[in-house]
Amino acid sequence: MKKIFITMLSLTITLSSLGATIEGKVSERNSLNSNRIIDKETGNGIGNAKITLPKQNYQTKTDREGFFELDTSITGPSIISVQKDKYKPFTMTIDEKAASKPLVVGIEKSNATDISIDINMHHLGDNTYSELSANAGKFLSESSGPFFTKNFVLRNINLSKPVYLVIGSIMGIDTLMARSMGQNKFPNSYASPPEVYFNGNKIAEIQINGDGQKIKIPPSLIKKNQQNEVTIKTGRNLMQTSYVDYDDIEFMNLIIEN
Ligand SMILES: [Ca+2]
Repeated sequence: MKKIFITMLSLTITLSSLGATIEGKVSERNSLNSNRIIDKETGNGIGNAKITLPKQNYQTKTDREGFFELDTSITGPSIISVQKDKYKPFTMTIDEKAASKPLVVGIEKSNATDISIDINMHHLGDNTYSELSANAGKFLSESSGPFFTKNFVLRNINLSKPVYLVIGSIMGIDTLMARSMGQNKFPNSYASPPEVYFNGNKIAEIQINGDGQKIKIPPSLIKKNQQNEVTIKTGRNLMQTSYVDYDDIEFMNLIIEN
């Protein structure tokens, strides 16, 4: 297709604490499909980047100039993942509204100290959930149970600098706080928050859905050059007392930043 931009309006939304920006570009004359992956620093298009939407089971690549087509239907919150050599794995949650406009996504070069510990989509819970939940629609995958654990070695970690666990994207959390922010539509039930453990110690509770949530890991818990373990445990419906109803959630993209 022709890539001719006549007059453009652009709007920038800061989406996450990682500072990812989307620019929705709207042509006044033509509605052009100009989804693009760019380098956050230079603004140059990034060719041959892998774009994945796990829920839609959709995968594509950017062309030489970083453009790509999103030839799939987006219903409800959906995670889009971008992978490219030498760049930080990037994920972001979009919905039909965001997908109806061309997306321009800036990704950043990875630092030598970043460690990608998991890039897959994971579903925690028990596969029973309501349409009113913050996932608003079907989850892609079967639940792998109420918790997720990953072991990894932390080499060359500098413990005099802060170490963070970054969760690229997470959705489906039905806490009271998520409800008060309008992330789900339950009139009178809510769940306890998912909990994050590092080497067996609880380091965080995740109250809301969103992208790029950064959790500081206490340096005293980190085992340098040895196996370390991250566990994410989903919450449970606090209004259901006759049986355990785990909160069904999905997350993707775990990175250790130092
Ligand atoms: Ca459930």
